[in-house]
Amino acid sequence: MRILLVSPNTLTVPYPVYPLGLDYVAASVSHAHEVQIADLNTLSLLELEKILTSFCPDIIGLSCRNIDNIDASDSRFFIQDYAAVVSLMRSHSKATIVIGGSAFTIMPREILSILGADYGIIGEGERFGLLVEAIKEERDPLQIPGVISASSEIETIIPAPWDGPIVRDFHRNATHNSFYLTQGGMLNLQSKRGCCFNCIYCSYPHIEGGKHRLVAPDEVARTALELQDAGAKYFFITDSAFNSDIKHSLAVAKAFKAAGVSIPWGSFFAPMKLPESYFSTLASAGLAHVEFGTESMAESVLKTYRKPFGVSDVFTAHRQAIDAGLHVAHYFLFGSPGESAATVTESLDNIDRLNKTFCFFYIGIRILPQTAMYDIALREGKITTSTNLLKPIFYEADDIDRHTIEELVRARVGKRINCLVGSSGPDEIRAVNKMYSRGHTGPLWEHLIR
Ligand code: B12
Ligand code: SF4
Repeated sequence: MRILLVSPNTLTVPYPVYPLGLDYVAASVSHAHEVQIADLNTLSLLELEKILTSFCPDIIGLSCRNIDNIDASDSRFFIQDYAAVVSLMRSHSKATIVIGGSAFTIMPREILSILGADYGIIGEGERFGLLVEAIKEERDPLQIPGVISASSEIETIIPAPWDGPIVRDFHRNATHNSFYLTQGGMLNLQSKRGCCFNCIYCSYPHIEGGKHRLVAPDEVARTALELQDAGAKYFFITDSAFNSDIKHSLAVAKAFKAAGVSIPWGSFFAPMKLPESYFSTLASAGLAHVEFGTESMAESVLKTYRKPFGVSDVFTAHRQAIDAGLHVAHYFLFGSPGESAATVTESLDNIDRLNKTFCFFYIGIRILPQTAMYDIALREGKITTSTNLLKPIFYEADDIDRHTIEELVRARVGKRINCLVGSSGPDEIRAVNKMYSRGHTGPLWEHLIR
C-alpha cells in the first residue's frame, strides 16, 4: 500500500519544529509498504494536491501537534487549518484518513469530529503500523487499542503505553530536512517517554505516560550523530523534562561524549535538587541551553502546582547551570488557583534575583482535560462536564483576574529585553527569521540574556 504521512504544522513560533512524531509513525509501517512524508513547512497546498494525485496514497496519516498556542493574551487556534488540509485531501484522494498526534490525544473526539477523518489513534503513533495491516487484511481497525472512528461509540480513553519497540525512521536525505537546516539548523530527538511528576495543569504525563520509558543511551547518541551527520547545527531533546531521570540523563550525556557528538543541544529541565556537578557534566557533553519549567517563584503557588521543587531549589539549580557556563531561561505561568496580587509580587521579586537569564511569561492556565486543573475548575464551577475545551478556555483565579496579573507583570518586566510576555509578537518573529536567514542557529534567546 502507499502511505502518505502529512505534517500540517506551519507555526514558526518560537521557531519551526521538525515533525519528529512522523519519523516514529513511519517506522511503525512494515517495509512491504511505500511511505512518503509531506511537510507543509516545505510544501504549498498546491504541491500537496499534486502529491495526492501523483502518489495516489491508500492511507493518509495526519499529525495534529498543536490545538492552539496556549497564550491567553494572543490566542491562536490551529484546528481549522488542519480541517482545511483534510478537506483538500478529500477532494483529491480516496485514501483512508487517519489522524493522531499530541493535540489529537488531548481532545480526540472533538478533533475527529471537526476534521472528519476516518480514524484517529489516541496516544502513541507506533500503533499506526497495526492499523495499516488491519486495513490491508480487511480486519476491523477499531479492535486496536486507542483507535476510534467518528461513528464508533468506543470510549476515548488513552490506551496503555506502547510496549513494543520504539524506533525512529530518520533519513538524512529526506527533502524536508533542508528547511529546518536552513531555518535555525535545528533538529530534535527523544531520550525517553513519560514524566513521573504530576503538575496540576500539565498534559505531558497524559500524552506520554506517567512512567519513564528510557531509550538506551547509546541509541540516543547514535541518533544524535545521525542528526549531526545530516547537517544539524543544534538539536533539542524533546523529553518532557530531561532531568526527571537524573541517572539516565547523565548516561545519555556520557554516551554523547563517547560517540563524538560535537554540536550543541538544549532541553527542558525541572529546577529541582540535583547533584552539584550535574550541569557541568552535561555542559561538557554539549548542553548549551537550559530551559527551566519553573512556572512560579512564589512558594505557595509552587505547592499548588505540585512542583517537585521549592523557591530555594530554583535558585540553586539556576546557579549551578550558570556556573557550568550554560545559557539559562525560565518559563513562568501565572494565574494558578490561589494566585493573588501578593503571590504575583512575591514571584516577580524573586525573579528579579535571577541573574543572567531569559524569562518567558505566560499569563492564564489553559484548562486541558485529563489534568488536575480540569478537576479543580470543575469543582469550583468554572467549567461544567459539557464545556467544550477545544477553543481555549483559561482558568480565572478567585482573587485576581488575568488582566490585572498582566498589568502587574508588564509593569515590572514589560520593557526588559530579557523578558517576553506571551508567545512572540510580530517584531520578535521578524527578528528571529532575520537571524536565521543570516545563518544564526539554535533557539537564539541567548542573545537577549541579561
Ligand atoms: C518539546 C516540545 C516543544 C519544543 C519543541 C522543540 C523541538 N525542536 O522539537 C518547543 C519549546 C519549541 C515547543 C514549542 C511549542 N509547543 Co510544544 N511541546 C513539546 C513537547 C514537550 C514534546 C513534543 C515532541 O516532540 N514529542 C516527541 C514526539 C515523538 O512526539 P509526538 O510529536 O507527540 O508524536 C507521537 C504521538 O503524538 C504520535 N503521533 C504524532 N503524529 C502522528 C500522526 C499520526 C497519523 C498518528 C497515528 C500518530 C501520531 O506518534 C508519535 C510517537 O508516539 C510536547 C508535550 C509532550 N510531552 O508531548 C509539547 C506540545 C506539543 N507543545 C504544545 C504547544 C502548544 C507548543 C507551542 C504552540 C507553544 C508556544 N506558544 O510557543 C509551540 C509550537 C511550536 C511549533 N513551531 O509548532 C502543546 C500542543 C497541544 C496544545 N495544547 O495545543 C504540547 C502538547 C504541550 C501542551 N501544552 O500540552 N514545544
Ligand atoms: S515536571 Fe514538567 S512535564 Fe512533568 S508534569 Fe510537571 S510540568 Fe509536566
